[in-house]
Amino acid sequence: MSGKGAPELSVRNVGDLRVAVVAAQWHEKVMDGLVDGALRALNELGISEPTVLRVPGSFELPVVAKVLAGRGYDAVVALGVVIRGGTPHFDYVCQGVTQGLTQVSVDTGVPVGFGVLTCDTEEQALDRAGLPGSSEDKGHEAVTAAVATAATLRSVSEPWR
Ligand code: DLZ
Repeated sequence: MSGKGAPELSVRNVGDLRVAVVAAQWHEKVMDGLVDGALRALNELGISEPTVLRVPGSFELPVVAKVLAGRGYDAVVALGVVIRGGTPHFDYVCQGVTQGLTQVSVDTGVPVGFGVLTCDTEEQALDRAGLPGSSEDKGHEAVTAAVATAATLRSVSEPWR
Protein backbone atom coordinates (compact mmCIF):
# COMPACT_ATOMS: atom_id res chain seq x y z
CA MET A 1 0.00 0.00 0.00
CA SER A 2 1.35 3.42 -0.91
CA GLY A 3 1.66 6.15 1.72
CA LYS A 4 0.95 8.74 -0.98
CA GLY A 5 -2.39 10.52 -0.74
CA ALA A 6 -2.48 10.79 3.07
CA PRO A 7 -4.58 13.78 4.22
CA GLU A 8 -3.27 16.75 6.23
CA LEU A 9 -5.59 16.40 9.21
CA SER A 10 -6.45 19.49 11.21
CA VAL A 11 -7.35 18.37 14.72
CA ARG A 12 -8.15 21.05 17.31
CA ASN A 13 -9.64 21.34 20.78
CA VAL A 14 -9.02 17.73 21.69
CA GLY A 15 -6.86 18.18 24.78
CA ASP A 16 -9.63 16.86 27.01
CA LEU A 17 -10.04 13.56 25.14
CA ARG A 18 -9.00 10.39 26.96
CA VAL A 19 -6.72 8.27 24.79
CA ALA A 20 -5.12 4.89 25.47
CA VAL A 21 -2.24 3.33 23.54
CA VAL A 22 -1.73 -0.43 23.47
CA ALA A 23 1.52 -1.65 21.96
CA ALA A 24 2.97 -5.07 21.16
CA GLN A 25 6.57 -5.95 21.99
CA TRP A 26 7.87 -7.98 19.04
CA HIS A 27 10.60 -6.16 17.01
CA GLU A 28 11.80 -3.79 19.71
CA LYS A 29 13.52 -1.13 17.60
CA VAL A 30 10.52 -0.68 15.31
CA MET A 31 8.15 -0.65 18.29
CA ASP A 32 10.24 2.00 20.05
CA GLY A 33 9.81 4.21 16.99
CA LEU A 34 6.05 3.61 16.78
CA VAL A 35 5.49 4.29 20.48
CA ASP A 36 7.65 7.45 20.36
CA GLY A 37 5.71 8.69 17.33
CA ALA A 38 2.39 8.04 19.05
CA LEU A 39 3.45 9.87 22.22
CA ARG A 40 4.81 12.78 20.17
CA ALA A 41 1.48 13.10 18.34
CA LEU A 42 -0.47 13.05 21.61
CA ASN A 43 1.79 15.73 23.03
CA GLU A 44 1.31 17.91 19.93
CA LEU A 45 -2.47 17.53 20.30
CA GLY A 46 -2.32 18.62 23.94
CA ILE A 47 -3.35 15.23 25.27
CA SER A 48 -1.30 14.69 28.39
CA GLU A 49 -0.85 11.56 30.45
CA PRO A 50 -2.22 8.98 28.00
CA THR A 51 -2.56 5.42 29.25
CA VAL A 52 0.12 3.21 27.66
CA LEU A 53 -0.13 -0.58 27.98
CA ARG A 54 2.09 -3.30 26.50
CA VAL A 55 1.07 -6.75 25.29
CA PRO A 56 3.35 -9.60 24.11
CA GLY A 57 2.48 -9.70 20.41
CA SER A 58 0.15 -8.10 17.89
CA PHE A 59 -2.32 -10.95 18.23
CA GLU A 60 -3.02 -9.78 21.80
CA LEU A 61 -3.87 -6.20 20.76
CA PRO A 62 -7.64 -6.63 20.11
CA VAL A 63 -8.58 -8.03 23.51
CA VAL A 64 -6.87 -5.20 25.37
CA ALA A 65 -8.25 -2.62 22.92
CA LYS A 66 -11.74 -3.96 23.58
CA VAL A 67 -11.42 -3.68 27.36
CA LEU A 68 -10.01 -0.14 27.06
CA ALA A 69 -12.83 0.85 24.71
CA GLY A 70 -15.27 -0.25 27.41
CA ARG A 71 -13.57 1.79 30.12
CA GLY A 72 -14.48 5.29 28.95
CA TYR A 73 -11.62 6.12 26.59
CA ASP A 74 -12.56 8.32 23.64
CA ALA A 75 -9.99 6.64 21.37
CA VAL A 76 -7.66 3.68 21.49
CA VAL A 77 -4.48 3.37 19.43
CA ALA A 78 -3.07 -0.08 18.67
CA LEU A 79 0.59 -0.41 17.67
CA GLY A 80 2.40 -3.49 16.43
CA VAL A 81 4.71 -4.90 13.79
CA VAL A 82 4.26 -8.23 12.04
CA ILE A 83 7.05 -9.34 9.72
CA ARG A 84 6.54 -12.14 7.19
CA GLY A 85 8.44 -15.34 7.85
CA GLY A 86 8.59 -18.66 6.06
CA THR A 87 5.24 -20.03 7.25
CA PRO A 88 1.58 -18.95 6.92
CA HIS A 89 1.66 -17.75 10.55
CA PHE A 90 2.11 -14.17 9.28
CA ASP A 91 -1.24 -14.30 7.48
CA TYR A 92 -3.10 -15.63 10.52
CA VAL A 93 -1.66 -13.04 12.90
CA CYS A 94 -2.31 -10.19 10.42
CA GLN A 95 -5.85 -11.37 9.77
CA GLY A 96 -6.58 -11.85 13.49
CA VAL A 97 -5.32 -8.44 14.56
CA THR A 98 -6.89 -6.56 11.66
CA GLN A 99 -10.31 -8.16 11.99
CA GLY A 100 -10.13 -8.02 15.78
CA LEU A 101 -9.37 -4.31 15.92
CA THR A 102 -12.00 -3.54 13.28
CA GLN A 103 -14.57 -5.46 15.29
CA VAL A 104 -13.64 -3.62 18.50
CA SER A 105 -14.03 -0.26 16.83
CA VAL A 106 -17.33 -0.98 15.07
CA ASP A 107 -18.89 -2.87 17.99
CA THR A 108 -17.98 -0.33 20.68
CA GLY A 109 -18.20 2.93 18.68
CA VAL A 110 -14.76 3.89 20.00
CA PRO A 111 -12.25 4.73 17.24
CA VAL A 112 -9.25 2.41 17.18
CA GLY A 113 -6.15 3.79 15.45
CA PHE A 114 -4.57 1.07 13.34
CA GLY A 115 -0.83 1.42 13.85
CA VAL A 116 0.04 -2.17 13.01
CA LEU A 117 2.72 -2.57 10.36
CA THR A 118 2.45 -5.71 8.23
CA CYS A 119 5.70 -5.95 6.30
CA ASP A 120 7.68 -8.39 4.20
CA THR A 121 11.00 -7.29 5.70
CA GLU A 122 12.40 -5.52 8.75
CA GLU A 123 13.73 -2.76 6.44
CA GLN A 124 10.18 -1.96 5.33
CA ALA A 125 9.10 -1.76 8.97
CA LEU A 126 12.01 0.49 9.98
CA ASP A 127 11.18 2.81 7.09
CA ARG A 128 7.66 3.33 8.48
CA ALA A 129 8.52 3.52 12.19
CA GLY A 130 9.18 7.26 12.56
CA LEU A 131 12.85 6.66 13.39
CA PRO A 132 15.66 8.93 12.15
CA GLY A 133 15.86 8.15 8.42
CA SER A 134 12.35 6.66 8.21
CA SER A 135 10.15 7.97 5.41
CA GLU A 136 6.90 7.44 7.36
CA ASP A 137 5.75 7.77 10.97
CA LYS A 138 2.89 5.33 11.43
CA GLY A 139 2.58 5.65 15.21
CA HIS A 140 2.04 9.40 14.80
CA GLU A 141 -0.43 8.81 11.96
CA ALA A 142 -2.45 6.26 13.94
CA VAL A 143 -2.90 8.67 16.87
CA THR A 144 -3.89 11.55 14.61
CA ALA A 145 -6.46 9.42 12.77
CA ALA A 146 -8.00 8.01 15.96
CA VAL A 147 -8.21 11.40 17.69
CA ALA A 148 -9.61 13.09 14.56
CA THR A 149 -12.29 10.40 14.41
CA ALA A 150 -13.09 10.79 18.11
CA ALA A 151 -13.47 14.55 17.54
CA THR A 152 -15.83 13.87 14.63
CA LEU A 153 -17.93 11.53 16.76
CA ARG A 154 -18.07 14.10 19.56
CA SER A 155 -19.28 16.77 17.12
CA VAL A 156 -22.28 14.65 16.14
CA SER A 157 -23.11 13.53 19.66
CA GLU A 158 -22.99 17.12 20.99
CA PRO A 159 -24.30 19.18 18.04
CA TRP A 160 -24.74 22.37 20.12
CA ARG A 161 -20.95 22.78 20.49
C1 DLZ B 1 4.40 -15.75 17.01
C2 DLZ B 1 4.67 -14.41 16.39
C3 DLZ B 1 5.44 -14.29 15.23
C4 DLZ B 1 6.02 -15.48 14.53
N1 DLZ B 1 5.73 -13.10 14.70
C5 DLZ B 1 5.22 -11.99 15.29
C6 DLZ B 1 5.47 -10.71 14.72
O1 DLZ B 1 6.19 -10.54 13.72
N2 DLZ B 1 4.92 -9.63 15.35
C7 DLZ B 1 4.13 -9.73 16.46
O2 DLZ B 1 3.63 -8.72 16.95
N3 DLZ B 1 3.88 -10.94 17.01
C8 DLZ B 1 4.42 -12.06 16.45
N4 DLZ B 1 4.16 -13.29 17.01
C9 DLZ B 1 3.45 -13.35 18.30
C10 DLZ B 1 1.92 -13.33 18.21
O3 DLZ B 1 1.43 -12.02 17.93
C11 DLZ B 1 1.32 -13.77 19.57
O4 DLZ B 1 1.88 -12.99 20.60
C12 DLZ B 1 1.62 -15.22 19.86
O5 DLZ B 1 1.13 -16.04 18.83
C13 DLZ B 1 1.02 -15.66 21.22
O6 DLZ B 1 -0.40 -15.50 21.21
